[in-house]
Amino acid sequence: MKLKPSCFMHFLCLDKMYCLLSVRNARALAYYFKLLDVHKRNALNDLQFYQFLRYVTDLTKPQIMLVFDLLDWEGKGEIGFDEFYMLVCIIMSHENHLEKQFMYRHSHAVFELLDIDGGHTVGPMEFQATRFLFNIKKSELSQIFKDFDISGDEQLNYKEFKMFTIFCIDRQQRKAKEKLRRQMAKAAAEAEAAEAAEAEAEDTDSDSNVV
Ligand SMILES: [Ca+2]
Ligand SMILES: [Ca+2]
Repeated sequence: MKLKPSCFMHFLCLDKMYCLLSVRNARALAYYFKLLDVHKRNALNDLQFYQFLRYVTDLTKPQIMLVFDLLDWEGKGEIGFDEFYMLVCIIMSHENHLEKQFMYRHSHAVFELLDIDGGHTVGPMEFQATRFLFNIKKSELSQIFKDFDISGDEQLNYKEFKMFTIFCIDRQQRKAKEKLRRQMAKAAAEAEAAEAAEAEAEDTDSDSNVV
């Protein structure tokens, strides 16, 4: 899932810790939602929703219609601002590579979203159908069930799903720390090399002065 360039959402700023918008940004989004809501119903129907997502993302029609059904869990045939806000935060998290952070911070809402059949568990097919929302790779799916399906029913209940999100955050933090460590080591090596070059240049200068 990718945001198209120059769309309105590029001007919004997502809180990196909680993966939510600031009050000011949320108000701007509410105004944008009002502009889309041409029938003044405080909601978007499937056609308006489809046009919106097609305009701002590269999602396919089946993916957009799936997202509509996931958000419209009451089957009202329309999406209110609360669901719209959640979707925008998911898209923004995806755009900022914070999708795992979003899953962790809002694990219950995400769990309910992914539980397509409402059976209070998320199965491999449900993960497979919705993985584009949170950038879960196809190759990761079987490992997820191997590692986190403690009860062995080939489904993740909420506790198992929560453990999965904690693991994702742990892995992300380990990677970030490793990246920082590499950057610091590189910077230190560069500084050392620059110092050595400077010292060498000074030596050469003093040698030429002696001559
Ligand atoms: Ca389910
Ligand atoms: Ca299980």
